[in-house]
Amino acid sequence: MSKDSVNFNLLHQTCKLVVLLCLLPISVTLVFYICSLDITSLFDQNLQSGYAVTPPNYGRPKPEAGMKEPAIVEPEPQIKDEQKSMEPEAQPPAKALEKCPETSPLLVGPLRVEFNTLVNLEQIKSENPNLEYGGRFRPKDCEALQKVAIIIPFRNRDEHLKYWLYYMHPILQRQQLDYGVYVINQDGDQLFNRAKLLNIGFTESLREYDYDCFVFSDVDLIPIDDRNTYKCFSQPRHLSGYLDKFGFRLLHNWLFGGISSLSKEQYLKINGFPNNYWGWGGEDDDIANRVASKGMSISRPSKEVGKCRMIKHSSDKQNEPNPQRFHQVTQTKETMDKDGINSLSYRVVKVDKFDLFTKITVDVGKP
Ligand code: UD2
Ligand code: MN
Repeated sequence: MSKDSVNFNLLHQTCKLVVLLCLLPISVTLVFYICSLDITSLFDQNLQSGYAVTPPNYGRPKPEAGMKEPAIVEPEPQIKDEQKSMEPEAQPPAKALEKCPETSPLLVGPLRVEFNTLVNLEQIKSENPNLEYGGRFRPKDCEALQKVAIIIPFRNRDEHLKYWLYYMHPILQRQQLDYGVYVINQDGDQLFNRAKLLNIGFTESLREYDYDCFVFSDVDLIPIDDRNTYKCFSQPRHLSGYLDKFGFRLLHNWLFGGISSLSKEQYLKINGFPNNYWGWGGEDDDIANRVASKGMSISRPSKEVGKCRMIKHSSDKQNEPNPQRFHQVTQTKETMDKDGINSLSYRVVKVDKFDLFTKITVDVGKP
């Protein structure tokens, strides 16, 4: 071996040692660095941002009181990590409301109803804090069995309307109905036309909500038992058969004036109500004739439950007894298919949404 080759070998060995010495601290640093990373949390974050697991409920508004959660949950837009930390803790999805029971547990039975103490709208408003604008309500804790539009024919009876609102809102809420109150106000001073106003109430309320039951009520009538439920039954219902005015006696079986309820289907089956009874009387008998001619009967609550009070009043101007009514009611079978919801024409003058009711002022025309 030459001296040169010995020198080269020595140099080679020295270089190797230097490289090894340099590598040692680098590998030690690398090991420490890897150990300091939280590998599991990295893995979790990847899963979430890719929605490999069920997305949390971030940003989803709570359903409004009494509203059902939609059955199908749309996928959430992806949320950046910085945003997530600002959001509240993920909530389990809200359960759909259960149906309300057939008989409301909130009913109290017989009520004291009198019309001597004055009531005012502010007081009624504060006593009914759960009402929604326009006189709408639905129960918070269960899904109402029926969606009921309450239609009141009206002109110039503000004092009666106050009593109606005062007594009826608490009753209707205890009955656990999903309801809205529509006061159909006849504009102008032509002859009053109750049945046509009721037809208009049917049409206009349906433009707002998918009601399936319609309760038609005079403004001056209040039930004196909250078990007399303002809903629809398998047959058209007469809710005001036992009036104080008549000593709480049912005058006859085909009485249908005052307060009545018809499901949407029952109402359409009879082509709604007549449009050409101008002035007082006859239209209630015409409606009863329609019900009978379509093979339906009139249902009623028992006498115990069905008692009502009417506010005493004199007869109104432009609602004098209709002299043609006696003849008209003999013609129902012939007229009912042409005259009714299928021939209704009117003009909406104004819609007022008040806290306790919706008032729709309409031009019904004249005889
Ligand atoms: C009976 C009937 C009613 C109707 C009427 C004849 C009962 C309990 N009631 O009530 O349903 O068949 O005879 O048409 O059987 N109205 C106004 N402003 C007016 C006139 C009437 O708002 O200027 C409304 C109001 O809702 C009133 C309803 O129409 O309650 C019926 O009129 P009414 O009270 O003068 O008739 P009444 O008590 O004889
Ligand atoms: Mn009356």
